[in-house]
Amino acid sequence: MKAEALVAKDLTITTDGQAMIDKARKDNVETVWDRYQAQSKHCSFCEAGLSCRICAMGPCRINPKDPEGKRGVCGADADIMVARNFVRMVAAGAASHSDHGRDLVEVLKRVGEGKASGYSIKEPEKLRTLAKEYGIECEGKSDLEIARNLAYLMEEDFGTRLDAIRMVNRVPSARLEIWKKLGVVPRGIDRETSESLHRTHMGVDNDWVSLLLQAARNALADGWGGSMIGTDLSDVLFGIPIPKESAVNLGVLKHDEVNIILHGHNPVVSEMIYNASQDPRLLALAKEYGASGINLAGVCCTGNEVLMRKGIPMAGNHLMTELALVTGAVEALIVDYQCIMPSLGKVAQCYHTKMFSTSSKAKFPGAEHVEITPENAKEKAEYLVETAIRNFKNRIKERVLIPEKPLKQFTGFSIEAIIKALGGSITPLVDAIKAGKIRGAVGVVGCNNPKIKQDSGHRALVRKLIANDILVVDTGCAAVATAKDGLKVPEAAQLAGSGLKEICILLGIPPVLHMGSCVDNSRIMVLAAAIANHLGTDISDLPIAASAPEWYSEKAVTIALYAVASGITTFLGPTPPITGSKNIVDMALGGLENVFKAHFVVEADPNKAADLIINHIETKRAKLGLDSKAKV
Ligand code: BF8
Repeated sequence: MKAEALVAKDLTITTDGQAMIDKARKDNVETVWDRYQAQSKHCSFCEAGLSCRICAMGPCRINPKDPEGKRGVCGADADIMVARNFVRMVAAGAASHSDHGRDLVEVLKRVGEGKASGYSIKEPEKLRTLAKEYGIECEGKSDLEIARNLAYLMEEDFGTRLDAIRMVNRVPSARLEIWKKLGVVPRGIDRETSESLHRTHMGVDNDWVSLLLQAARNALADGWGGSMIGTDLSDVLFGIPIPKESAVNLGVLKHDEVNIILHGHNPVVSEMIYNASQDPRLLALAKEYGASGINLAGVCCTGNEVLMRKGIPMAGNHLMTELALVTGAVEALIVDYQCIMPSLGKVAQCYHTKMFSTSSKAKFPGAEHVEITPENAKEKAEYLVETAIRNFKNRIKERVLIPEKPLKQFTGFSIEAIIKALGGSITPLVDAIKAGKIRGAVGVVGCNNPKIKQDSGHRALVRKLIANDILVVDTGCAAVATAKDGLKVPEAAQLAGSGLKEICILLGIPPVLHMGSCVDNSRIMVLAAAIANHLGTDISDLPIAASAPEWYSEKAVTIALYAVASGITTFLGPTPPITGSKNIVDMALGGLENVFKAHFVVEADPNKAADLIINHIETKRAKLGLDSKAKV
């Protein structure tokens, strides 16, 4: 099939996306869907996890149907090969989130040392609460001294000096006991990733069960370590999100303003760009260049970070990143790291857009590299905004198409904000669940994937869940999808079942609560732990689930695994590359229940997945002695 055969409405359910795919065709710009089509059909060995390029005796493939081909050159069978590949996916995902978390520790340390002039402690109370969790005596100490000491201790969390990372103290005791018995309590954030890579080198760990347990420990080091530190320190440095109104879709770009798109994951850069965009000198310069203002818009998780804290509008999720540039209305694309397609520099060059990379870890073809560090962030952010302003004159009006009007959305539901909305404690939420008005809750997370019509999985799944009185909390690109679907406004309560609708109207909240970026899945973990502790039970007993209906990234695999290892059954849309090992498939879909009291479910059809989730939640309700509609 040729690229021309692709029809926009078959690729995405979003009308802004469809308009931009058509424009990309007209402008002769290649997109992710063109490349996906060119790459199809994918290698069935790789899809099953049965190809290995770990060492130079290979690469090897195992053909399960061929009696001669059932082992790699080293002797690895299908179980070992699939397990090794899976562990490496989890290690990469954990490394990504956790290295992001480490960057925040470094900023905190520099702030404490007085070497990061553009940054400050925005939430001294949260800093002190965290410091106390870490055993730091705060009495009589300045914020900066506490920040320094906390950063030093958090650096230890990344290393090899501890028996357990400190934030496992947040885990309900019943869950921690399970981890202790299995030997999967994470010891050090980097240590687990490093050990995963060691174990999967040829000739080290060749027991698939042992390998998978290490994958779980590595994932937990992310969920209750690197990601959790990332979230908490982002709150300390940039503010705890509170509910606020914003907007979503490509309509947030403006004809008469300098449009700057922020892409990536770490708020360390985007917060500084935000500050620069408020600078009176730069606002005056924008006027001089004929623009009526400076318009920041986010995509992906950097977008979620500045949306949650500053209300910066969201232009789109993962598959919209190229299409945002195709509008022809973007003066600058400023990126940090993760989920940034290497194609973006080329797309930018098809228009007047300037692309800037800012992290020493993430450079891109077609991008100018302007390295941002804690020491120079203010000055470099101002340079980037100024360059964007000076580029406004190069916008070619005839090539601009901003489709759609933006939709309203409400965001900013940190745990602190949720508790405040509930009147100061989680008791009303627990009571609503007990009374059956809210049947349970689901964390819908993860990405877009060109294998799935964009956002179709999120829409179908989430609409069905809320219609069945299940509260949805979401993060990452899933959160952008539901905002584009109009589910993040209080009026969307009308789409909810009668019980959830009643609660939403009472509290004035939407039935789908935005909890942030992908590292902020740690907020969901902490909330689940708080509810379990409130009920004196384990997370696995709660009527909750997780789902990633359109996942693509290694980070999503890590999230899914730490959710399951934390006791939350997780429903995946795309199938992970494990089908080459029957033992591992059986373990993932069932056996894990005996290990972690939670397991994976793979269901590509979001309607069927919603039915399975509803039944899972009702079954958990029955086990808790609550009224239940479970189908046995
Ligand atoms: O970390 S949801 S596509 S942007 S991986 Fe990436 Fe997936 Fe989006 Fe955020 Ni998460």
